[in-house]
Amino acid sequence: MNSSQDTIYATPHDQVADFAFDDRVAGVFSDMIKRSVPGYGQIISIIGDYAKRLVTPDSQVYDLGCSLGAATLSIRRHIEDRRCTIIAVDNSAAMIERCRENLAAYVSTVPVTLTCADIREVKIENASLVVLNFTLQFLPPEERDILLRRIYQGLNPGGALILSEKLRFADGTIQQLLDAQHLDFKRANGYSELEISQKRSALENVMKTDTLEQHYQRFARAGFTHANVWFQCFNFASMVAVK
Ligand code: GEK
Repeated sequence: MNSSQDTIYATPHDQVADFAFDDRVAGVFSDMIKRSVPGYGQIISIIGDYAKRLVTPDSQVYDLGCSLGAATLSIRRHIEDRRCTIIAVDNSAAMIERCRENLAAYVSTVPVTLTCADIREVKIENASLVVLNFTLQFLPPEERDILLRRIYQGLNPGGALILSEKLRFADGTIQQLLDAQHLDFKRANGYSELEISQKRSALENVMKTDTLEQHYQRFARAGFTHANVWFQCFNFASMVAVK
């Protein structure tokens, strides 16, 4: 996926506005997420492997908060034989526009319904796989339970939710250590101290992270009896929950 280099926070902003998935962000998103989220490429690739294992014939797959379609593309490559539809949803028109171009760049027989909508409004049914790859953290915390319950209800038995999130830790020492490791990861990927601190301010009001314990409790409240982390690097993790 082609993308320009992310320099959005490279120069001082008079006032750092709340982060938004606008046209500017969409244009550099691929570069931004790879340089900011440790393990992102691996998670995307392994989501395809999960799809191969879990997606059942004639069912639906949901990529909620699909951005530029990285997870959808990874899934699509693995389910050519299943007569499935992928429903990819994002409420950023700029993301959807670019996602459409990315999907069109590859040949596939798997239909993708690309929808510009709020994931809280999307009907989930006959699902064998639902992916929330770093999206739930952008919903108001009090609305996360409702979405997870709806996902659980829309999944077929044996179906799974893959949930990737930035984590928060109740233990202050661990929080500090893993946060420091993450900042080093960003520095090693060429982000300056100014970029790191301005991005952090921009995200402060829009991204509220949960602890692993909160995620496990939410899975249980939604009805999932099987859930575990399958990937973690510093304060970023991906979990799988099976119905
Ligand atoms: C990937 N999954 O590359 N409804 C719909 N979309 C939303 C909502 C909402 N309520 N809130 C946020 N989004 C992708 C990466 S990025 C993660 C996901 C990140 C969308 C938002 O527009 C953005 O495209 C995406 O969720 C989050 O695998 O930027 O850290």
